Amino acid sequence: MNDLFDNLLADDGAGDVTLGPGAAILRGFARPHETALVGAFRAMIADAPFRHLITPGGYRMSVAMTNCGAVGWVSDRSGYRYAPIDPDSGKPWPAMPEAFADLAAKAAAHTGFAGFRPDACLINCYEPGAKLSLHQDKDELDLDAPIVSVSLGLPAVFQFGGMARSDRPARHRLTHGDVVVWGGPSRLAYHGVMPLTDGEHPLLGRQRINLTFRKTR
Ligand code: MD3
Ligand code: FE
Repeated sequence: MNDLFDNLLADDGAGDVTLGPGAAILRGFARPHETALVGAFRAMIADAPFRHLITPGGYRMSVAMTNCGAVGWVSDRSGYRYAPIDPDSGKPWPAMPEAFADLAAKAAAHTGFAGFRPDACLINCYEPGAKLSLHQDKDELDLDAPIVSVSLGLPAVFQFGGMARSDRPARHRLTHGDVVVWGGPSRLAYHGVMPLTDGEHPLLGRQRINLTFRKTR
């Protein structure tokens, strides 16, 4: 019966949306900062370009990734981990731009997490067709800290499930400037991103960029 509604979104894209205790979509929260964010992003990826990581199972991820901050998330045939050195450059990851860290702290405080100081920012780049399968983020040592995500560029449909992979996920459209804070019990919820629909964004072209701020240690 619910199959009839599979393509419907769980919200209409206006106003803040509460997803659960400690978890909310802040519609357009990053919009006033878009120029500073995109400028800092462009400078940062010049030092640590996007790359397609290989999963421990040997698959090339369709999403391209890079990082800034004290540590960055990496994956290869030997597993996943947070590492202080970019394996491609052999150098530390670029420092986290002030504009990034400030916005993440403001969004976390707005949702009830005062004093959020992320040490890692994982940056995902989706081109048309790229997707992220349902997964949990549990490689971080401090699971009491939230994850803050900032969406830029083309819109995507985000899947927000439960504590079991088999729980049917709700779907939410995330557009340019949306910020999501995931704390409390939602921190360990399964989530993913549907294949990106092609389009052209005025600032970022044919891509979606997602910044996720994490406290890993
Ligand atoms: C819910 N990124 O990088 S951001 C990821 O849009 C990731 O690129 C997606 O999932 C993206 O790991 C989703 C939203 C997000 C991030 C972390 C979460 C949602 C989350 C952790 C727990 C629950
Ligand atoms: Fe995730």
